[in-house]
Amino acid sequence: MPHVDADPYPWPWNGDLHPGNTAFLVIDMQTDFCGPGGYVDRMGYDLSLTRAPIGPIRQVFEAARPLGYHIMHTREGHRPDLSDLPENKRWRSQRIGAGIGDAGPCGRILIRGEPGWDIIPELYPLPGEAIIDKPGKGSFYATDLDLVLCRKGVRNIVLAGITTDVCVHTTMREANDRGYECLMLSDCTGATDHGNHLAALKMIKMQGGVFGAVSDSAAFIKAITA
Ligand code: C5J
Repeated sequence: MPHVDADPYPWPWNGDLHPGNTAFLVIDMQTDFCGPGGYVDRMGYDLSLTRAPIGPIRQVFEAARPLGYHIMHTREGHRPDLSDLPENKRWRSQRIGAGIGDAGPCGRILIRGEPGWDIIPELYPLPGEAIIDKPGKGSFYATDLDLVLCRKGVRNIVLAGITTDVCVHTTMREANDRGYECLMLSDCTGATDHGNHLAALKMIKMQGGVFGAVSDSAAFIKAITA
């Protein structure tokens, strides 16, 4: 049984790691979060931070896909009529100059079906890979992710995507509370602030691994290809 060299413990906890019970979950690698003219760009953040995970995620795809690991993707976004958009979420986004639902260079910001909302071409899902559309930060809230994972027999979730401190962290916490064994790959995630990225990684490792463990793409690939 392979273990991933991870911090604060070799992952997964029980050594039960194989393609059938493990999903690589890539969160919100959408133009709105890592492309020019998208939501994060409009807020004025450094896009190089949210684009940094693209290369490492591709390398994990190349290793994990031929082995049959479950590959899954999420997209944050809202209905065109904004009926699933909390008023305070919209108000806050407008305050910072990137109003959700407002027109931008990539179409209406974070609206389902708009060019900016879709996953970037570099990481576009292959046919058959599940895509979970979510209205919130967590990938379990108001989605069928738990049902899909259960049907596939997944017990281990390897997390990637953006942002480390918001959607990836919220999803890891939700998954951990549901009993999934979670691993975050540090170089496959990124935040709009590098300090927050580092803090988010540190939080996982407290209390003996309060939300799971942290590793990187090279260690994960080494374990699954051993
Ligand atoms: C945010 C995300 N940060 N994908 N979304 O609003 O983390």
